[in-house]
Amino acid sequence: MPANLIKRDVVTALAARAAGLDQPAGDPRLKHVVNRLLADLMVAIDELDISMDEFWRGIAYLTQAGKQNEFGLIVPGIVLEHFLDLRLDEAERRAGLAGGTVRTIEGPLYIAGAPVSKGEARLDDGTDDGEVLFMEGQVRGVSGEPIAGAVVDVWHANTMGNYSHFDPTQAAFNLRRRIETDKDGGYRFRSIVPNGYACPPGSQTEKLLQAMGRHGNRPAHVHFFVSAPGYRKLTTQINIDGDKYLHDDFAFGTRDELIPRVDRITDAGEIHKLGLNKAFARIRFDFSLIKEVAGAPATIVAREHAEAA
Ligand code: MBD
Ligand code: FE
Repeated sequence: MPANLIKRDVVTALAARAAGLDQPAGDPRLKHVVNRLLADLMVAIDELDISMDEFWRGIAYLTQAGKQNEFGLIVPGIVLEHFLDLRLDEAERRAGLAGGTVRTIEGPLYIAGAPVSKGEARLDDGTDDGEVLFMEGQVRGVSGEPIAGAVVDVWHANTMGNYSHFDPTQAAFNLRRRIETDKDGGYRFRSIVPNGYACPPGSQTEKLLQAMGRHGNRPAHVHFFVSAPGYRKLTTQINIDGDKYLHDDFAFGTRDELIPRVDRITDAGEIHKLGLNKAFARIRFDFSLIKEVAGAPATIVAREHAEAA
């Protein structure tokens, strides 16, 4: 069929009626958004001459993606989650907010309610023989003031790139903790160096990426929510330097400011001091939080999360 078969005013009228614009009831914001998305979609179908087969293949794809609970994975994979970050960055800039540790995507694998501890924690349960990682730092305001009692909610994958809860072989909340900073704003944890995540083989996400000539790998990373009363909640990650996918993240989460140096500690004295018997990795990373101000775009995002069983 040729493209551009339908007049624009026909599309406009159809979208308006389908979105209930001629009805008094309903949610005005929702109607406005649905109207726009429908009109844009019909225009795209017409301009691209999307065939019936292509259309229904797309619907079948999305149906299966929904059944497999993959929308949270497709969204970062098609850059939309990073795009939302860029919008929030720019909205903050326009609101006069500056400084602070840069944000990056949350991703789909957070579980609320991880165990809480004060000052320090061990994240791994000892069953994964990965390289030991000590990570420590301070949470401060942008003016440099240490923030005592801030919560560092940290989660990361194991050496297989898998996350507890989603990986039934791991114990509940393995590699997930909430650490309250000490009186000097300090946090520290012992864990294992994660490996990068890969989209599940055969998943709808992987199929789409493959069809676009892309891969579904992330570089090794550690996620954080950092929050404290009076400050804007930070959602971010650090990447493990040297990873093959560091600048080729399928989820577009890497940012240059979030690649701390990884020290490999081989000094016998330091190793023994920590009760270890082999070299380990150490990362120092401070988080800087912006003070909350009235009227600024919210950084606390209402988002459904999987619940711990
Ligand atoms: C992850 O671990 C992740 O952080 C993102 C954004 C997507 C898939 C897996
Ligand atoms: Fe992740």
